[in-house]
Amino acid sequence: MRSIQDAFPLLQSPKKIFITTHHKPDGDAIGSMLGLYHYLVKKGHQVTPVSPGEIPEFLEWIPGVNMMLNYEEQPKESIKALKEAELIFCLDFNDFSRTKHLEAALAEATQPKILIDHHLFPKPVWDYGMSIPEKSSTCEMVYDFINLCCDNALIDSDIAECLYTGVMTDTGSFRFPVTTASVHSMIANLMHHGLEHSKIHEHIYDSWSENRMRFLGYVLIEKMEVFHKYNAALISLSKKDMGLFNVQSGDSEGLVNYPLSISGIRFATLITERNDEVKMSFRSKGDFDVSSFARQHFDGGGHFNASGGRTKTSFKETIANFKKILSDIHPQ
Ligand SMILES: [Mn+2]
Repeated sequence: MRSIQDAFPLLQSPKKIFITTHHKPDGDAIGSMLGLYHYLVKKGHQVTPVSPGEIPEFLEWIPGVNMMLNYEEQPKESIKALKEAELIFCLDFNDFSRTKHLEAALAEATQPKILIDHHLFPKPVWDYGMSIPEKSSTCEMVYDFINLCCDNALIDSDIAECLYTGVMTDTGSFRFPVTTASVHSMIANLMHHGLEHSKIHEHIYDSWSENRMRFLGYVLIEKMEVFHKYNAALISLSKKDMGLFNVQSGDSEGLVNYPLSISGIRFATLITERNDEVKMSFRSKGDFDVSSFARQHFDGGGHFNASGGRTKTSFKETIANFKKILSDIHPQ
């Protein structure tokens, strides 16, 4: 993969540009995609942002969300945009398979592909890009990209709100160790460009439905197992659980983080039963590497302290297998 600066000549004249991100997009995925969208439009490009699937309700307010296509609802328009594009940006994922439905179309596309991402071990399928696992978020990297293009002055409140959303959500509201001095400098700069940060906290954290709050209560009482001798905890949610309290897509977002607030717990896992697979999320504090853990045992990967995986075995078998691995590796 060549450096992203090598792609700058391609952006000198107006281009048709396709941007996408990972399936089940989170705040960083949508924030980076739409932050980059607003910037590229300001530069005179014709840009189509495409989410591989539905976006969670807590992001429905984000500037530019109505310009975005959802592949699951608009597959024809999405593929048309991809075919007509002269350039493809891929944000916040490291392997085409993370886009699920778009995997084949992206693999076949012959246009130059540009990656901006902070996950470990990107596949060697991009022509240009930035892959920096030490970065807090892809949104921080989009900010760096705008600065590399010497366009800091173009940042407006729309771009600022999008980028802030991803940095805030990927850093656990600026508390994870990836929150460097550069992250704080970036936020200060966004505030000089019109960011009203408390509005975004309200949109994301204080916009729960009553059902979602009650679902959280149920999960913590009924569905969380704590293994103090392994400094670990597990939340497992069956399809039946996901049907309770009228839970919406996105309502299980962030559940995996709760056990880490228990004193001594340094490794938390969420196992969710889906229609076609069992999905796993891992979070850790300190030096337990959940990216390797996910790669070794559950066909996954991600970041050192936050990763995901999946299995094709049944929900019950996955839980049993997870517990066996936990007792074998005995994390401290
Ligand atoms: Mn991210």
